[in-house]
Amino acid sequence: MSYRTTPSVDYVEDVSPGSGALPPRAWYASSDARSLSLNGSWRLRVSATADAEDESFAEEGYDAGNWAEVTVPGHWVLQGDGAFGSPIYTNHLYPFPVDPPYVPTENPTGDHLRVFDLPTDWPSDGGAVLRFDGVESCARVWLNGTELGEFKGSRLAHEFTVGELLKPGRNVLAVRVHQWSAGSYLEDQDQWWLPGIFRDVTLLHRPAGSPGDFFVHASYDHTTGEGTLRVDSDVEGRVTVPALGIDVATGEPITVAVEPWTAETPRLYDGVLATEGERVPLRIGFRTVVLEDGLVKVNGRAILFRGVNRHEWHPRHGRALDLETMREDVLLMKRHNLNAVRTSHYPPHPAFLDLCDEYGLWVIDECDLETHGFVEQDWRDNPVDDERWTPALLDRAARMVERDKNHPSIVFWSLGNEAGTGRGLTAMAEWIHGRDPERLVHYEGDWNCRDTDVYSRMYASHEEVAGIGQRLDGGTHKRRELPFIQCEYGHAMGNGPGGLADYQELFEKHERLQGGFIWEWIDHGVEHAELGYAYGGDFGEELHDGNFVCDGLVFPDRTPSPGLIEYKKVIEPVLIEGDGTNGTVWVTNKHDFADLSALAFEWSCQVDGETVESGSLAVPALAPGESAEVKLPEPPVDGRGGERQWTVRALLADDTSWAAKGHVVAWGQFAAGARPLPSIPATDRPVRDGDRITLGPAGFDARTGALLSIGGVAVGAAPRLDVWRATTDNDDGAEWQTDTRYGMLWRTLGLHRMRHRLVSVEAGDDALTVRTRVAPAAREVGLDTVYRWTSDGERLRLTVSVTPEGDWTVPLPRLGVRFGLPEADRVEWFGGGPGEAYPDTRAASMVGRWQSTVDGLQTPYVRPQENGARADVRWVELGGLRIEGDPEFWFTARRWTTEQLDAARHRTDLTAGDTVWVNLDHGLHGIGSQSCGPGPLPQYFLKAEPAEFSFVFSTTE
Ligand code: IPT
Repeated sequence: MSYRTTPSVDYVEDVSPGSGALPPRAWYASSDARSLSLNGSWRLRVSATADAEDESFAEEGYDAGNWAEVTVPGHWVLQGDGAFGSPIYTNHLYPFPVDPPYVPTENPTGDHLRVFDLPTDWPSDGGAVLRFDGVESCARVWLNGTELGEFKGSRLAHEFTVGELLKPGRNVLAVRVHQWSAGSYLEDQDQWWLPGIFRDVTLLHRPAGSPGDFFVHASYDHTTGEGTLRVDSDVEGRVTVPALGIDVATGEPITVAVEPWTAETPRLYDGVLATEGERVPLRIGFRTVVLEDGLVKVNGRAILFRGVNRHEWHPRHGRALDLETMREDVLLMKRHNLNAVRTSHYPPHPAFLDLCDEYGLWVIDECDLETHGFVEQDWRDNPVDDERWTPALLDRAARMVERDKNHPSIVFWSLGNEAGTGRGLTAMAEWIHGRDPERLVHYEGDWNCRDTDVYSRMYASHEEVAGIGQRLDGGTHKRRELPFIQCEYGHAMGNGPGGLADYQELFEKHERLQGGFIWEWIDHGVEHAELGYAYGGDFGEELHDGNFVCDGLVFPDRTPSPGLIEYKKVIEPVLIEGDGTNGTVWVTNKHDFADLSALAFEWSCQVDGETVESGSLAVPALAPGESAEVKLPEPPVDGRGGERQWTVRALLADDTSWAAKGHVVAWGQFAAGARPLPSIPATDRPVRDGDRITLGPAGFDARTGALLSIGGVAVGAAPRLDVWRATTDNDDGAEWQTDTRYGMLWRTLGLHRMRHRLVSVEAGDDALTVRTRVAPAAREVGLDTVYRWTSDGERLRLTVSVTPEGDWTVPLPRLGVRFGLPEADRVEWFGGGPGEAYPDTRAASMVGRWQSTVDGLQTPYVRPQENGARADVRWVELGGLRIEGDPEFWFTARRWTTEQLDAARHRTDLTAGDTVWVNLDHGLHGIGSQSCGPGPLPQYFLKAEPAEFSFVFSTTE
């Protein structure tokens, strides 16, 4: 005989979306219906299994005596200092056996209790609903001891009717949340697994005669300049839009002249839907999205997505974001020229979409669906191709579309991410197309585009994208008719992504290519006392994907990383080119809709990087796509014979909602003459005195030829050839990459442990020459390296000649010299800045005079790696030395060695030593995007080939 002593938890492993919840509907904040937020402190009890505790906690009068407290919205594993379990990070592997729809018996379960008083003036008429905006992954709900139902679909809203159950005074809401459920199989997104009630819980009064649901249809006819509004509502009422003089019945269309909504000109009209019982505020944006001539067009024009993939992330609160954090994301995006967001990989908190409407961002709203882990078994048993799961998929599609359908910013519905292909996806697409024919459908996983209105790919190489742009890619007939986007590209993990400018060039060149979305917005680092930011494995997970979760354009605290600065420059909506020698500037408006009237232009002229004059530049209010030639003023008269250049900036002419007047939107720089190179006649002669050699201001070790000092500046470690860098995530490449992963090959070859063999030290008539061979242990290849020192008595010139020997089959990470200074802090340079740059991430590097400290030069990648190089440096001053380059060089300085940087796993592993290590590089290898996508393009390879470069040293005293 068998019997159960435990509560029934069958619903947890049931493929159905749940039971008891109301059908989905539009999400809004009412003007006059009451609501009560149930956010705040809740009581919590975490059990190890779904059925460890019975359901008595939901009964009225239950005493939660020793239960813990938890903040809702929140994730219990991010509260209580580990007392309630820890986060788990996996990319696509399920952290439990693939045994659908079953989940492990160990299934952390959080029983939540919230006692609340119904406000004394809470209306007694009508009904009420209880809304959950997000619970991961499965919840069962009781109010005052009565069960309301259970649901899955973590990032979707679920509502229950509760009017009958509410009581005056004290009410008890009980929610049992299971970390794992059948729903987890549909939620295999690349992110932390974080159980909990992580979005708002709200009690909403539903007055009698209030709408259940409504759908705002607001289209724009670009041929007439008119918009047509029709608001469908299940409860009749009137729709008013005062600014447009609109006052019509629901269901009735009205056409009037309007200003359209676009991401660049997000014109919203405030309106009201008034039914007998409620006034619902409307924010209406008129725009029409169509697929026409093989292009996505809005209001008659093809658009170009300059987008990013956004996960919801906060370093302390996980996916529980407050409004200010959401706004910060939107403001940062707008300030960095982004115009689009893909809500990877689930519908965001609805307030985020309000912000997209308000500030202007195109949105691909993505369904909460990913079954990526099934790829491990060749997609066998994939829920999206198994009819038993189709109701759950359709439920998810409906909950997204119904909740979000009134946002003008949404142009695409996305079925989900990385879920293979199958009948369930087709069913979702059919349902969505039927329910909302006024938007398009996106899904990346089906390259035949059976169900989609756009051909979408991720991480396609430049070469492949170029082919697609030229329609050389073939594919199904359907696909050949469709426009192309990269829903993910430019993997922003660690240093990088490289190659963005090259992609943008393609997007702008070929009509079919309608842009892309960088992967991704933010590093999902978890704030951690000892580690700085934690990533996969830091919580002892047995299965994890390390720092693959830190691949954003902003750091966990939302400080922009250099990748965002680069992207901002690459996607500038205004192109400023020029010829500095004849004073001509060409300005092109690359917006899709806006003219240039919101911008003011400024010119400035620099001599040796210092601005000597500036003024405003009159540029016509060009329409999108137009260009104009503008003349710069006469070059300023200046006696100095330095290097001259012009800089032209496009700035906001007035304050906007997202940035202040003067905010720089775009810029261009053009040389007005060649740089005078440092010329040092070799007039001095090396003089030997015992174990020392003196040459001009410098002293050398006579035996080794090592530089010891220049003037009063002691050199802690003499300059010598350096080819190693602490490999970046993009150097290392993803484990599944079949292309060449140089990070690994460099290590195999031993470039991180080069040996230096001294061949000779020759003190000649006009030079000290030190010959060496630099090579990795265990290998035959080497770099024949000659250091030639000369001086004019005051300054010291080092010329390094490098000749590779043997068969070099890999590029070099870097090529230059490294030396150590005992003391250095302030740094000033003339060259590219203010931030870091590498050969394929240098678009945003602006030539000028820059200052920093050594610490300020560091880019604090969550997993430490090569960073902080400054490009095109003419000269740099630090630690009492001035170093000029012939030619320009890459400059890096840090308080730890490359080896220490290479060994560090977290920021906190890096501690300053007593030497500042300086790298002066003639060349650096490109960065690329191989942590998930393609490596650097061949033109950014640092080939092992003969090279010669010089530096001129002097003291600054
Ligand atoms: C792609 C995923 O869609 C995304 O969620 C993320 O994991 C990204 O990669 C890498 O960070 S899938 C990959 C197999 C191309």
